Amino acid sequence: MLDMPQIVRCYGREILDSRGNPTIHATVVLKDGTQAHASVPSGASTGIYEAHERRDGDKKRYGGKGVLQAAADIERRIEPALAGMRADMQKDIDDTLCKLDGTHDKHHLGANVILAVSLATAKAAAAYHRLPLYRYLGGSKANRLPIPMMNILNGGAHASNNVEIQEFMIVPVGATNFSDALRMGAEVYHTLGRILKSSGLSIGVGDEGGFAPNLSSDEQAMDLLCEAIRQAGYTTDQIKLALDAAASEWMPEDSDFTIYHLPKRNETMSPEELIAYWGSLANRYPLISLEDGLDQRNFDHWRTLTERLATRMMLVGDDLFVTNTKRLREGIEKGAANTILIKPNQIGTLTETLAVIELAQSAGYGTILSHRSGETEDTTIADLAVATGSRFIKSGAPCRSERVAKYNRLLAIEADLGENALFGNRG
Ligand code: 2PG
Ligand code: MG
Repeated sequence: MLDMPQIVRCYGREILDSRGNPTIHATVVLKDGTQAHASVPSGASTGIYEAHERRDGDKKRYGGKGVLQAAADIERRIEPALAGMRADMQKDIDDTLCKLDGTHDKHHLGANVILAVSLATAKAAAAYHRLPLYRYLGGSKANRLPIPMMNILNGGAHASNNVEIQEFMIVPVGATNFSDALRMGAEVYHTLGRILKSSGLSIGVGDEGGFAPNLSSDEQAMDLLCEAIRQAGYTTDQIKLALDAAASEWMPEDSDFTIYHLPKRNETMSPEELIAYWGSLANRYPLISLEDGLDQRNFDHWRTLTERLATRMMLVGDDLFVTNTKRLREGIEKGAANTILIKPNQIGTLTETLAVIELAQSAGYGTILSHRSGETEDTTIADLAVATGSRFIKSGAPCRSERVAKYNRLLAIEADLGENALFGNRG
């Protein structure tokens, strides 16, 4: 039976992510000898509705963060369930994995374990069919490269500076193709480094490769980005700004969820004040996207924010939607946000990831493929962005190989597509 991509082996290993924490690496082997690998990332500002990330909890290893037991379950429990199945029946594979786990948030096997196998299976099937992953998943329509949203100044939980907003991104909307967009972003990144250095500010970087200086205010970060765009020879029509506030991090767990507490500056704000603050930033800066501008629990406040700002920018739900169709459906019904951030490890299978993207796109919501702050060299999200025609991808600064790997993969896809390549909102 060499003419079908039958799974014969699955196994896992513990590897390290970009923060030096253990994570899962999975291998899937097919009967004809084809094999493929996938590794999964890990967040720092994780949403409360995310699927479960399983760790061993043995305090003597990696402070409890080891994944040896979790990885061993791939051979011990998952291989017997998948052996003999076709790797190109992704839905059946993912349904089997979900059933084997048997819980709503995948806390039995772990979403990190399940996702690693789910992605490795898709890659094995693509290799078997001699197709690049984006083409295998996206079919003949998968010809569009996403616009990179590059996080070049890090704050919040991703840096030990005094900046409250987690991510300050540049978005080269005026580029004509992906490689130009990447070059423009990298030029602005280096210009920002020079500006910081000459101002006596730190050029050390945060978890996603962006600079992480102490600043007098979060607005100063936006001023610095605009200045870097100009000094690099561009206008703020060509390169826009985007923020990820990660505001769920500002909502204390022991509170009644009505007052935001910005921990680094020790300030408090009501939801109304926070919404007004975002409005005032939108008036003063070339802002095209605001992610998690409010806490993950309150769809009503999100609706207010959406009514105020949705005509002017993308309002992106990350912790709010957690790549989950149920959460997104609720958001659509309640008029919350207009864009969803897509992180496969928030939900745990490829099939569920593709389903939420389909739901979003059919409801007129934008989709942004995203890395996590703890990453690996795995580049699946780049292929997923192209496969699904997502207009944007965020993979951090053009710095640190685990970030750049995704951008480099997109360069390879762009070269592969040649004249057929479309870009962003063009064409
Ligand atoms: C986010 C992500 C990625 P983390 O909040 O969007 O930038 O961070 O992986 O820490 O959740
Ligand atoms: Mg986020």
